[in-house]
Amino acid sequence: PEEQYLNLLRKLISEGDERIDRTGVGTRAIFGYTMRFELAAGFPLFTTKRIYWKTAFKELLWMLSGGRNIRDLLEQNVRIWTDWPLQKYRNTTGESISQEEFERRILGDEDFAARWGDLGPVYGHQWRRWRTYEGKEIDQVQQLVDGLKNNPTSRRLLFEGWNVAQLDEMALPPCHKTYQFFVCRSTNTLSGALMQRSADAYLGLGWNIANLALLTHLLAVHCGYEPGEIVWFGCDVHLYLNHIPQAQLQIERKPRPFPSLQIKRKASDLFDYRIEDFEMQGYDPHPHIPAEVAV
Ligand code: THF
Repeated sequence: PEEQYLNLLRKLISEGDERIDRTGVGTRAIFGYTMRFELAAGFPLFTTKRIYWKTAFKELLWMLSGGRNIRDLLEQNVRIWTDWPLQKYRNTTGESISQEEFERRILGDEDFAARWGDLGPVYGHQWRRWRTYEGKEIDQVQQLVDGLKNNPTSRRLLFEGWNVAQLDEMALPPCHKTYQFFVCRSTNTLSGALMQRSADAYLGLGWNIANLALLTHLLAVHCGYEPGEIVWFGCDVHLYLNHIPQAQLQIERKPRPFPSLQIKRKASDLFDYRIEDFEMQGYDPHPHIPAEVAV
C-alpha cells in the first residue's frame, strides 16, 4: 500500500509540471491523485522515512479542539506552524527575530501570543465554530458525530474548512479542506475521505494521511463502528524542487509493514483525547530524512 505513495513521488519527479509557486521555491506538480488504505491492514504511517506521528497527532487534536493560536502547539513542543506567524511578524515589524526567540515570546507573553500567534479562522475554528451571517456558531464536527450515530446512510456526513468569506483572514487557507465519511452497513465499518486542494508530497502528505486515519479511527470508536478504509484525493499535488534529492533517496527504500494504532483510553467524547492516549505498535521505519518547509 505504501507503494502508492512511492509511485506518486516517482510520478512527480518524472512527469510533474515545473512551475514557480506562491512560495517562490518552485515545484513539480500533477493534478489529481488518489490513494486508498484499508485500516484493518495496519495504520497508514509511512515507513520509508520516519514520520513524527506524535507531533502529527497533536496537530489533529489541536484542530479538533478548535485551536487557532500557535501557543497551544508550542506548549506541546510542536513547532510546525511557527513559520507563518513568524514571517508575518518579521514583515510587519522589520525585526530580524530568530524562530527560537519568537517562540519564547509567544510562550512567555500572553498579549504577544494573542497579537502574533493567532493564525486567524483556520481549520479548528471552521471545524468547531463556523460563523453564520446571524453571528451564531456551527460545530461541524459535533454535527458529524450526531449524523454518524443517527443517520448513517446520509450523504452529507462531511465537514468543510474552506470558508470563502474568511479566506483572507487566514494565515494560510486550508490545504486539507473537505472531510467526508461513509458507513458500510454490511460490515459495520466507517470510512473516511479527504479532499486536499494542495499537497506537499514530500513533507506534509504523510502527516495528512496519518491524521485522516486517526480521525477515522476516533470517529469509529465514538460512533460504534469498526475502522474501514481511508481514501485520499489530492488535487494540486506537488514536490518542491528542494525536496527532490530526499525523495530520490526515499523511493529507493523498501516499505516495511504498517504499525498498529493502540488507543489506550476511550475518552468520554471525541474532544477529550490527549497524546498519552495513543501508542503505535510495531513502527519500525527507515531513518528520517530532513527537509526545509516552504513558507
Ligand atoms: N506548507 C508546506 N509548504 N508544506 C506543508 O506540508 C504544509 N502543511 C501545513 C501547512 N502548510 C504547509 C504545516 N504542516 C512539517 C510538517 C507538517 C507541516 C509543516 C512542516 C515538517 O517540517 N516536518 C518535518 C519535521 C518537523 C519536526 O521536526 O517536527 C518532517 O520531516 O516531517 C501540511 O499540512
